[in-house]
Amino acid sequence: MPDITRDAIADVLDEIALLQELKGENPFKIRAYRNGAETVRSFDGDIVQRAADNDLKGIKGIGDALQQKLHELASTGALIFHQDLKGEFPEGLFELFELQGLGPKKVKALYEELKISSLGGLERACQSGELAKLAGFGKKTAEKILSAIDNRRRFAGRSLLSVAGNEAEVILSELRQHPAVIRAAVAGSYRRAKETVHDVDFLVSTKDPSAVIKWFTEREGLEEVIAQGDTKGAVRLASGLQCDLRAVSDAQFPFALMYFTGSKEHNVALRKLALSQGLTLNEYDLAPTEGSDRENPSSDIKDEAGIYRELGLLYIEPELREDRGELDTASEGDLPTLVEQDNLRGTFHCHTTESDGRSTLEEMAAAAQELGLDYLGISDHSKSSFQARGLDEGRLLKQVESIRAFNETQDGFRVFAGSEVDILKDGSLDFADDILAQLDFCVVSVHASFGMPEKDMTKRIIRAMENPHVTMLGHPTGRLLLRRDAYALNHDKIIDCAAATGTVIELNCSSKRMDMDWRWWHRARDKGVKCSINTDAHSTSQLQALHFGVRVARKGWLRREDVLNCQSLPEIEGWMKLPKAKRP
Ligand code: DGT
Ligand code: CA
Ligand code: ZN
Repeated sequence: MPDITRDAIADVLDEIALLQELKGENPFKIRAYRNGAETVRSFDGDIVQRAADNDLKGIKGIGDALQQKLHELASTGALIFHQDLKGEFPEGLFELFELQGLGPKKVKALYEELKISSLGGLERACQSGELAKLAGFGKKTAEKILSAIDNRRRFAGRSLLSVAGNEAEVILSELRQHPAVIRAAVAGSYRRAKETVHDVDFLVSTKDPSAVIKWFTEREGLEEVIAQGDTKGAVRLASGLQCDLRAVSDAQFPFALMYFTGSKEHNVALRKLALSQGLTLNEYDLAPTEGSDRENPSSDIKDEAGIYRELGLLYIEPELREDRGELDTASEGDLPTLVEQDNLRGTFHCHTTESDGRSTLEEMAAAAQELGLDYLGISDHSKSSFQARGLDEGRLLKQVESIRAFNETQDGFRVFAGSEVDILKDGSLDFADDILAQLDFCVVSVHASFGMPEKDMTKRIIRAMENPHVTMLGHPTGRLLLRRDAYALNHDKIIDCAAATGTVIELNCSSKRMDMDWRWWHRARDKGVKCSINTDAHSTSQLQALHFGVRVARKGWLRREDVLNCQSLPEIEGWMKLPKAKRP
């Protein structure tokens, strides 16, 4: 069976719908593809396998014609119908589809009226004023498009942590199985859990570097080999992700791992410290400086911890290596014990099919239990988020009832009934207090009016946090990594308000958010603010995001005791019963 994922298959169907829309095809046909894509994404079972086996009969939302196409896709990895259709359009047109805020209708108009089929052409039409004259566009739209083009250029060549991670882990495990490999690791920004990474840096120790490099540059499905030497290789995967591999001797491995893990700033600070002790540190060893009478300690150093020890430091976890105070803290012998995934007992802020989620309450609960969690907080959207089928008061209270009924069937597991309540423009909430009082918890989030000045936005959010029914602030800055910047916000004031009111701040670990940013958590923690690591999952599989959420929480210096959802079920139940101002 070719290697094609469920999402890739659904994306093909969506793209067919889009192209047919451009061609002005029958809307019913178009809708069939869109529905098909949705069905593929949400199907409960191995739809890829079933498509490969041509076993799709009777699945609602997938008619005969679509069955054939899915079979071809899953069994050959491609669809001739789709490729022919794509061939009817210029290549550059597909870049337009990926621009934020440019739907199929607009692309169609641009293509037909202005013959625009590339980003460059679009940019020129915006700048010349030609685009603004087009019906349905205007000056504001032109400005928005220009900034979307700018964003795209700025973010090109970076990948989300989890996207890079899923590919990196596969290659890492293959490297570990390679007969010539002694030790293998991923270094670089991935190991430090940066929210986005430029490339993935692999490192191996081996006695036969050229064999490992050869294997690496000849793996199946590579887009291109960028560089190939005796001890170094660089490739681009089909996804576009660049991966580097360096091969060193086993004695050099700890030094190379430290060096290539970085950050550069951490390395520089560490080298300076070494120099002050009469030692030079580089990617191969730790040696006495010229003229120093110290012995060379390198041969006794077997791992990174040995290097730090030799320099009089505690072991510094990779996530902390950003030259943000970790060296001083390590020399004082005072580094935090960072939170680990096993410490998590539950999570909050998930969606279900009641609003815009793709899995039901029961499915989400089962998936949470499978991850070993004891509780799950459901918070579907509130009524103002109508595009996400937000719940009004009536539907919300009914959902609360069904959650209570569901809990009756559980033993040792509990679903908390909540809501992700929109923070309206003036900082008031989408639900009145008497409704909020009937919930177990409440997340508040900004989903509209992003363009406010910093002062107003900060005031707006603070007003929401001051509400005694509000448990936590959701995705505090609204950023979408590699797509949309954060809205203007005064983090210091938000953190101070969280501390003063006992409002928890979420670390929304949806791979595209990672919000609040790791750079602020140390400060929040020191002010006594609690963090809740939440997935914002819209389907059962998205609960997996907790893994990278924990990595990013560690990057923010967070310990088990700083993370709300490390509390046990009885502890969290007790915590919720306390008035907000009294919660520890
Ligand atoms: P990225 O790839 O942009 O997401 O970030 P990194 O940190 O993975 O950077 P990368 O791949 O260029 O280099 C990997 C590590 O190698 C980096 O974290 C530190 C080390 N390194 C690279 N260039 C230098 C350098 O010029 N000086 C020092 N001290 N270290 C370097
Ligand atoms: Ca890198
Ligand atoms: Zn949200």
